[in-house]
Amino acid sequence: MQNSRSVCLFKQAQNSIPGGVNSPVRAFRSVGADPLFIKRASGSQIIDEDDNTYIDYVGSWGPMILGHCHPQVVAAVKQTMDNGCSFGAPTELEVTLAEMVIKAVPSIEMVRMVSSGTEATMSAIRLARGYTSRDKILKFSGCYHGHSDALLVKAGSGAATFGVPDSPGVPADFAKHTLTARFNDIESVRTLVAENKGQVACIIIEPIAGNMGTVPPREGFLEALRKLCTDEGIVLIFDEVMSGFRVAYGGAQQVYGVTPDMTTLGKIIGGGLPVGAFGGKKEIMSLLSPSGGVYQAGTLSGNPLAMTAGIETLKLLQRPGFYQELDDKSSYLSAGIAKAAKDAGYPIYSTRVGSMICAFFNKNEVHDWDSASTCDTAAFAKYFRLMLEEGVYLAPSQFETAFVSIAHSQDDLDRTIAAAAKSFKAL
Ligand code: HOZ
Repeated sequence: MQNSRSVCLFKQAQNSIPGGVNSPVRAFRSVGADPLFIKRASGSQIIDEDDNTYIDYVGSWGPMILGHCHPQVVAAVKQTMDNGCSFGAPTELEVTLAEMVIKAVPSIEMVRMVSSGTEATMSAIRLARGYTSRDKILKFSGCYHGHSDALLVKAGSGAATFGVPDSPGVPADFAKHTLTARFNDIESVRTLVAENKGQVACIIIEPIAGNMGTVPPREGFLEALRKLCTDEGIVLIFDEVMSGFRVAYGGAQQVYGVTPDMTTLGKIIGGGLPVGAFGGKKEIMSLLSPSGGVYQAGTLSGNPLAMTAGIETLKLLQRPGFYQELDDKSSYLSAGIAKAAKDAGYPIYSTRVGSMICAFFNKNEVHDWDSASTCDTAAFAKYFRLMLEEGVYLAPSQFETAFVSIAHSQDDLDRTIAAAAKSFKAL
């Protein structure tokens, strides 16, 4: 494939943008390649500046569950744009999306819109601290909750990919309030909570870890966390920025039947425009300024364009059979890739929850960061490059999730499986 315009643009970008990208995960550095510059996208396909077309499983890192440029979303956003794109004042659109979120996720009684997942998790933690009058927080190694100081501790996603799970620039005095337990290991949580009795404000978790690859919770793990939080007066926060409206309309909490005190959302609820949200029990949310004293604000929070894209996306997700169809496509793809690896005699450990899928380059089970970090990342890098050559665009890291959209056709899935079969054989 010809990549000359992407190569030139990347060279140019590095003079004006650190590393040439506006978010580290976009760089292909860990897979030994240069990033593609994308010109446009439609449905399941993205097209780069050299006019190469790829089947896209990044989906803007999660939001594009409908595929790119769904005509209903595009038309509504265009219409909203005609009325003005930002007022810094309340709009009916914010009320509509808030009510849709509350209806979809029963644990959310009130919700505040922000502009990114990072803002959502950062603000949820401040609120949990304000509510409990406690300082410490507990997260899990390999989980990623955006890049605020307190959460950039043993973090997944780009932080893990680029080897900076504890970033320089985070003051030790901030990080010392963050405790880190092992995902899927309730004893590691109990021990930390006991050692810090009465001091832990919240436990924040991706109920389906999606930033160290895709790691589902083991049976009983989330339930045990719920019980521990209730017993100890700790606020349980589900970070559903990735899993919300992705694995089911009501998110991971609907799938597993476990109710958190607070939830953070993003990605899909913005339909591809910049959005985050955090919500939960009224008792907690009403402590937020201006109804309470915990301060949080944002010039573009609840932006009309983003609200519109979110509303239209959520409307389309309510079509009967939507999630079943998405699940069928995803299980077909995941099983097809696993079979292709097996037929090629190549060991992978395959995971999937709904349309979140991952092929770990590991012959052992992956259930936490320690096991994820033993993957053969060099082999993944080669696989990534081979797949790209075959016209399949995956996330450029072993420690990310692949997202299937409703726009992926049977032909896309079959071509992807065929590409995987060829790539595994070439490894
Ligand atoms: N959660 C996304 C990656 N796992 C965020 C995308 C980004 O960091 O740019």
